[in-house]
Amino acid sequence: YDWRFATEEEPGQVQYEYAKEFADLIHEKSDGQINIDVYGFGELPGSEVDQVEQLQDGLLEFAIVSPGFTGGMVAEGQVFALQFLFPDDQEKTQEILNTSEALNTQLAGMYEAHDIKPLAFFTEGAMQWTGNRELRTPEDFRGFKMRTQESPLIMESYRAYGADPSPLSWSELYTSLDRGVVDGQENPIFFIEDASFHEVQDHMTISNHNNYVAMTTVNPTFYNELPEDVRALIDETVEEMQPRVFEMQKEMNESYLDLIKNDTDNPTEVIELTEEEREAFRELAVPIRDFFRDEVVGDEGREMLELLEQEIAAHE
Ligand code: 6CS
Repeated sequence: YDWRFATEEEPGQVQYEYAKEFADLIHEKSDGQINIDVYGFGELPGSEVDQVEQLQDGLLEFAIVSPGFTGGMVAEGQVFALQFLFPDDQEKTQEILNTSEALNTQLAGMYEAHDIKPLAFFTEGAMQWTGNRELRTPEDFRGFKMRTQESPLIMESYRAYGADPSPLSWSELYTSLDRGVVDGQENPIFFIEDASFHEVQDHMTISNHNNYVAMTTVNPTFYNELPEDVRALIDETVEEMQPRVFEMQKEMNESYLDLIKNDTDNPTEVIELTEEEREAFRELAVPIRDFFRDEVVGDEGREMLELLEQEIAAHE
C-alpha cells in the first residue's frame, strides 16, 4: 500500500509530527507493507479548504482537518467554535473528545455523509488571542479586525464581541498581521510561536476561551474497502496516538510560552485574564449556542449539541 496523509501544519508542529509518528507506527506494524507519505502544509496545492476537497475526492487517503475549515459544508462541525463550552481542564476536554457519542457517532456520521470520515478528535491546546493592541475586555474588540478560519460561527462569535472578523488561510496570516490587514488572531501557544505571529503582534492574551480541536480523518470509500485486518491496524494506531498527541501538544504549549516570554528581540506583552475578566467574554459567548441551535443547524445538530452538553456536564 502507498497512501497520502495531508496536514494543515509544518514540520515541528503538532499535526505534522502526529502524522509522521502515525505513519512510522503503521510502517513498522505492517512490516513495511504500508507506506504513508506525510505532507506538511504548503506541500500540496491550495488552502486548508482545498485539502479537505482532495480528501473527499479520494486524492488523499488521510488528512488532519480542523472543523473550522469545513464550516461552510458540515455546519454541525462548528460546534467546536462555541467558546467556553468544553471544560478549561485540557485532560477532561480530551477525555470528552475520546468518549463522546455526540461527537464520535453523531457528528462523525454527519461528516461521513460529506465523504469525510473522522476517526478521532484531539485538542492541540487551549487557544489564546494575539493583537496589535491589548485585549482584556470585550470593548477592546470593538472594530478589531480579527482573523478567523472560514467558519460562519467563528465569525459570529467575534461579532458578538464587537469585532470585525475576516476569514483567511494561515499561509497569509503572518503577512496580514505584519501589514495590519488584520489586527489579531486566535491559536494555541505552540502555533503562535512556531508560526512567529508573536514577532508581528505586541500583545498576547491568555484567554483559554476555547480549544483548538483537530480531527484525524480518512476518505470513507478508501477506508470501507480495506480488508478488515488493515482497518483494525489503522483503528488501533489512531487510538494509540491519542495519549501521544496529548502529551506532545502539552509539552509544546508549555515550553513555547517561555520562548515567547524570553524573546527579547520581539517583546510580547503576555496578559493573563482573571476569572472575572473571562466571565465578561463568557456572557457574550454563551448566547451563540442559541444561534447555533436556531440558525446554523437542524434537528440532528440540535440533538447532537444537547447530548454533548450532557456529556460535558457529566465530566464537570
Ligand atoms: O490558524 C490556523 O488556521 C492553523 N492553526 C493551527 C493550530 N493549525 C492549522 C491551522 O490551519
